[in-house]
Amino acid sequence: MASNLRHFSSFALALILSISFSSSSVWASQREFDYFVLALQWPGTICAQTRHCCSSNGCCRSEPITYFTLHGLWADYDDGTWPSCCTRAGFDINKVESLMPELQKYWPSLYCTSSKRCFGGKGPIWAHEWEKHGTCSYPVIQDEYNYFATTLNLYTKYNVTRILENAGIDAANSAKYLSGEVVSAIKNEFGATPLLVCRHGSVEELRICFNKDFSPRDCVNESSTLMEDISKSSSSCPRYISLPTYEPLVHGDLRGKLVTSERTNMNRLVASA
Ligand code: U2P
Repeated sequence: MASNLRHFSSFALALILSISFSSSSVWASQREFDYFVLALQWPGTICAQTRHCCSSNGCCRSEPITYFTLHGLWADYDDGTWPSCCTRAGFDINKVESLMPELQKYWPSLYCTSSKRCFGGKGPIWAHEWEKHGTCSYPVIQDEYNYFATTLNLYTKYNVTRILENAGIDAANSAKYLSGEVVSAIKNEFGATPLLVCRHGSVEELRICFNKDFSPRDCVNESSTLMEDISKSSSSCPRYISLPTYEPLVHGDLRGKLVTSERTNMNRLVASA
């Protein structure tokens, strides 16, 4: 009986451990990562969903953002999973004070809700990204300042918005591009295969990947670790995709309301026609 109980409790413990350790979001005993993902977001797709405005949301600026913005620099494993929340080094905004103008311009939150921090509470997107991903970038990246400075450097060095513009792929509501054409434009300039993420046929994210020495490498598809052909690198995207623009809802300004009600009236007119 006692031995059965012992077996049962070891089994239960093993089960609990295997459930929690199979998740990609555990923080204990995480092995060193394999490569970096630089995740960039297309505000045109995300901001088109904005219904409420607040000062911290980049979508609420008076001018629409027409360039890819930063989501994060992620330390990932080759098998498509990733470590997260690797140390207890909490985000300290004072450490990145000198980078604030660039962070605000190129790494804004595109939502009003604040982001989850690793060990409780909420904070700005930078706190989420540093605590969840930056702390797992050791030993390549050793501290918070280095995490943000490195990410901004990579972002500036590989200007994907400019690469696409040079290939004739511009932000526009009606233009459709072959997803393979977008992937090839990046591949030709960057030298490795990116990953596209779409929402309803619009580009939501473009991810480019790096070895630990920051040389470009192919990205690993989240749903498949086999990169057999170029179409796999844009699996959530249909054959034709767009890079839409949006009309901002302006925070603390009636313009947003006007834009929204004008749009609603227009929709009514179109519906009744
Ligand atoms: O794709 C949904 C969310 O999963 C996290 N992610 C995804 C791919 C990857 O290679 N690494 C990774 O971390 C991201 O979580 P976040 O940083 O937003 O919390 C991504 O948004």
